[in-house]
Amino acid sequence: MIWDQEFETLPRKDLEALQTKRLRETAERVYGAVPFYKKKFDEAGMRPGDIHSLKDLGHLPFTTKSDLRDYYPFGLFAVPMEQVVRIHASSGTTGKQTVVGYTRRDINTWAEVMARSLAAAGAQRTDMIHNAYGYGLFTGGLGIHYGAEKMGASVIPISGGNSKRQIIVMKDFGSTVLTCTPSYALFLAETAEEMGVDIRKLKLRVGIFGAEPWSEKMREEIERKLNIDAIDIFGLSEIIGPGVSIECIEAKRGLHIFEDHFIPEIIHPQTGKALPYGEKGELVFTTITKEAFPLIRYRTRDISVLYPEPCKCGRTHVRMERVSGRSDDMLIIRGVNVFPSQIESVLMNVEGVEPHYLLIVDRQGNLDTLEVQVEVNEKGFSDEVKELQVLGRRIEKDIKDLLGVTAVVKLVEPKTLQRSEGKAQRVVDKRKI
Ligand code: DLL
Repeated sequence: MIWDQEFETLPRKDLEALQTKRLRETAERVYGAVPFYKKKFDEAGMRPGDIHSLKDLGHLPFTTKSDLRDYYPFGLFAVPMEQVVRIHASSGTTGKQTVVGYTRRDINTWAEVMARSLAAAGAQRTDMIHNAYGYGLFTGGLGIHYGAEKMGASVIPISGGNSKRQIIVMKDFGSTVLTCTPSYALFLAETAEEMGVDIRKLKLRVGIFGAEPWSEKMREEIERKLNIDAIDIFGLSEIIGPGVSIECIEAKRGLHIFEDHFIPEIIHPQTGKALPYGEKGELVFTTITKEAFPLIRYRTRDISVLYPEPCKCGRTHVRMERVSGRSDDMLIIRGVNVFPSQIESVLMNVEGVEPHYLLIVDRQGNLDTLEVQVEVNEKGFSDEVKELQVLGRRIEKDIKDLLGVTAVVKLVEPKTLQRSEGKAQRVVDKRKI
């Protein structure tokens, strides 16, 4: 179902005119209200009035995560605090938290894009939405929550954790839509199995998973284990939270970006040069309707591709390929760029192992080492030691063939790697310590 028929299917020409108008308005607002942007615009020799078409976006300055840290906590807010009704924050892997604010209208915009997202995933007002994203400073819980209420569905604000209770609630309340990180979905499947509950037979129909990278293979695994459609949702606190983009259930191919609110670009991560549709690079977003915390050309560090081909669902909004990793969680191992998601896709093609893994990067002398700890499943574990060795060598070979990097694979017993209720921690980089 399309939540907002008019805006989600706007002809491209009308959409671009709307984006240009909103971009100019946002530029005017930040130029007048945020000293950081006035300085940046002046340095770039640009005035908001110079914006006549979307092409002018390329002349505007970037905003980076370190700018956000420099102005911590509220220095980039564009409205006085009395207009701010909500604060969220996301913890980075390094340094200070990123703090974001919302006016009442921003909360409404967010609920709107989230209602669109839920509808795109096939949810309806009759659904029972089991929201296991964390509630709190993290945007996942409350973001989904407001969207679900806006839609008129029934939302269960269960948040993350207490997994056994999650299964009982799912069963007793008849949850039909599950929202959580993809890694937690798999953990819930395991928990159900341990409890002797056949999760496949519950009323769950759709899962809306995001907040961390996951692969096509992992989708298949989740769909099989939970007997649901698994949909990828993307977002980041800086831009609004979840609801920046989502796959439609019709195509499950690429995530539609709600372009009447967020203008996407792809740039070369090193040179900053804008890249054409179809080329892989770093995602950059400009918010064009936000009041409290508007951002111009925010560099996300997320790696993706944009493609404009029309979609069978009827939405005209451009699609982004699922995020394959971040330019800053990219590991460089002996000079080879490696994304954890690439290792994941190797593992998912191997029978007998689970999609639970941990990458341990270290240095011996001057040489980087990569250890991949992978859980085998019960069946794999019952095999002879010799067979396990063969399995380990095979994964090492696949990693070498596909990524060109040498890894030592260590198979570990089922359910020994730590599970996460939120974003999974996949990498321990000892080189930095
Ligand atoms: O993770 C918002 C969110 C909540 C999205 C719930 C989806 C569902 P942050 O904590 O600010 O916000 O983290 C944002 O997480 O820049 C990506 O690197 C990563 N990320 C989010 N969604 C996806 C996804 C929320 N579907 C950062 N696939 C982003 C891959 C994702 N990575």
